[in-house]
Amino acid sequence: MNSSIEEIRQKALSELEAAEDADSVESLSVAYLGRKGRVTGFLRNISSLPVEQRPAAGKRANEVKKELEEAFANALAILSASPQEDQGIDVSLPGRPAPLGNLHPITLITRDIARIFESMGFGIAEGPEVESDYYNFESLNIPQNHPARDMQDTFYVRDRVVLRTHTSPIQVRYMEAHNPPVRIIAPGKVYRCDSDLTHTPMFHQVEGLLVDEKVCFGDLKGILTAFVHQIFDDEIRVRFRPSFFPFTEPSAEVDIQCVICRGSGCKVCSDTGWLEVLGCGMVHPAVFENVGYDITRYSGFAFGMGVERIAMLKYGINDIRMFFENDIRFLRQF
Ligand code: 2NL
Repeated sequence: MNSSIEEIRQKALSELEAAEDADSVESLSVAYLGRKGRVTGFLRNISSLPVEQRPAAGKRANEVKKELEEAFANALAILSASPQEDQGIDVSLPGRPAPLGNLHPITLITRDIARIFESMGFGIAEGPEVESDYYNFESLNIPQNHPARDMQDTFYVRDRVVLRTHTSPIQVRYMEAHNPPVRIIAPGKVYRCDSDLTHTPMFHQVEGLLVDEKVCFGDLKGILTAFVHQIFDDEIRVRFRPSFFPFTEPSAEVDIQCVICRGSGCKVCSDTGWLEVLGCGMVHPAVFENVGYDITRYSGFAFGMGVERIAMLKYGINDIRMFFENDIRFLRQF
């Protein structure tokens, strides 16, 4: 009978050696140490042994029971431990930071521009990038023979359908759908057949429009000066220089004192000391008539700026293509 407890022990240990998961160890534990287990059964049968063998057999069986209990518990602890612990990873260490992206500089500047105009009561309007010749040119008083309409400057989708060359059509559509007062900005992508150091075939624009009774050029100067002071800095000098656009009369360019040389003259401002940052003017009466506004009652001003240009001046970038190359070393800096 004593040899039989040794056999039970041997078999239990070799089966435990082969066990591959916690569940098989649990089953082995039941099979050997459970109420109907083999070790338990052996102990129960000791009373049937000859009296002189009972003490030694009982002692040995209890040793085996204890040894197996320990072996099962150890195996269970190892097999139910997490794989990380198994690979020797210290789970108490702080986690590695997840790599975070950041917004594109053009998105950042567009949001800065929008926030400034929103604080002055402007809403945001959007519209289609594929436009009709009517909304992109005709409604804006751009004549049939104007150079902007040339196939060389404009992407034609098909006859009389273009990729918008400015975001003005958004504002025309808005005026068709809403009566004054109007106070909106129109941000978005625009397209022109052009590509060099300062031009890309797609770029971003923010235009703005304010229409109400008794709006004058002084209102335009006030709003745009406040904008320029907020987007650059409030010490910077601003000037309004006469210009021409078919959709505004009178028209002006807004210049700021060069942000690089502060006005003393440098390469960026071509030694003029001034930088052109946006175009503007009083909305041409022909545009108001096209959208059905009463020109005896309403007047308004409009403006437009290139987002890349503002971003280049603000961040000191000299090649517009940097925005579109998607070089992560460039983009991570903003
Ligand atoms: C520039 C100049 C400008 C406008 C855009 C506009 C829109 C409507 C009516 C009248 Cl619906 N005008 N927009 C006016 C003046 C200038 O943009 O240099 N943009 C980059």
